[in-house]
Amino acid sequence: MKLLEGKRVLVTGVANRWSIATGIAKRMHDHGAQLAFTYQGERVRDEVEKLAGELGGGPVVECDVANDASLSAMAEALRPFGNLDGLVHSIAFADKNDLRGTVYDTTRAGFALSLDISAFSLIAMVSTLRDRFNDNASILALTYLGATSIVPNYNLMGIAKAALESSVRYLAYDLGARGIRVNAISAGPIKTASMRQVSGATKMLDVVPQMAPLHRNVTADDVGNTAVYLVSDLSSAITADVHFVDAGYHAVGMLPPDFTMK
Ligand code: 0WD
Repeated sequence: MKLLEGKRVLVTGVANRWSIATGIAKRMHDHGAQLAFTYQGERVRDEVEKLAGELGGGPVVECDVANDASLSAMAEALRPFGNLDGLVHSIAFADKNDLRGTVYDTTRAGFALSLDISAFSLIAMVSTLRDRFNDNASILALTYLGATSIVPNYNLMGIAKAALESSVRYLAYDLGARGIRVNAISAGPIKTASMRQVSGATKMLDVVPQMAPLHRNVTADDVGNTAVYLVSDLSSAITADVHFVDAGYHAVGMLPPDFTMK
C-alpha cells in the first residue's frame, strides 16, 4: 500500500547519499510522494539534482536558511510545484569547536550561528511557506536525544535541539487550527557528515547496539519509514510530538549489573 500517493513534499537537508534526508526522500518516493528538494549551495547542488532525478525528477531549488532573501526566492521558485502536504526539515550546523570540550567555552557568535541554522530555520521556513501549506499538511524536523539528556560533546547542538523541539510544539499550536501537524523525529546516531563533526561520535555507534533494547543501530531507512508514517494520514491525530527512532535507546535508564562494554 502506498501511503503518500498524491502528496507533495518539500525535502531539505540532502547533502549526499548518506544524509538522513536522502533516506527519508527514498522512502517517501517509494510511497508515491511527489518530491521537491532544496540544496544549501553549489557545493551540494549536483548531488541533490542527481537524487531528485532518481526520485521522480521534481524541482531542485537553492535555499540557505541563514539568508532571508534565499528563503523568499526558494518559496517563489517552488510556486509551480503547487501547495505542500509535507515539509522535511533536516538541517543543522555548529562550529566543530563547539562539539567538543566544555559548553562554557561556547562563544556568543557560535551560539547565535548554531541556534539560527539549527532551530530558527524551522520557524523561518514555516513563516516563509505559511500560505503554501495545504490544510492537514505535516511538518517534520530531525532532532536528537542530546536535546533533553546529557550526551558528552554534543554540547551546543543539544542546546540548539532543545530550542528546535520547543519550536516544534509552539508551531504545532500555531498551525493546529488548519489541521497542520508539526512533529520531530529523534533519530539514533547515524554515520553522516554532520554526525562526524561531534567529537568521538563514531564511538556512539558501538555503544547503541550494546545498550538499546533492539541491540542495533538505526539507519536513514528506519527514519524514512517513520517519516512516511508521520506525513501520511495514518498519523492524523499526532502533533507537537517528539517520536524516537533509536532502537529504544532513549528508554534505557540503567545497565544490568553484569554488563561490560565490548
Ligand atoms: O546521527 C545523526 N546523523 C543524527 C542527525 C541523529 C539525530 C538527528 N540528526 C539530525 C541533524 O542534527 C540534522 O538536523 O538530522 C538532520 C540531518 O543531519 P544528517 O543527515 O546527519 O547530516 P548531513 O548529511 O550533514 O545533512 C545536514 C545538512 C547539511 O549538510 P552539510 O554536511 O553540507 O553541512 O544540513 C544542511 C546541509 O545540507 N544545512 C543547511 N541547509 C540550508 N541552509 C544549512 C543552511 N544554512 N546549513 C546546513
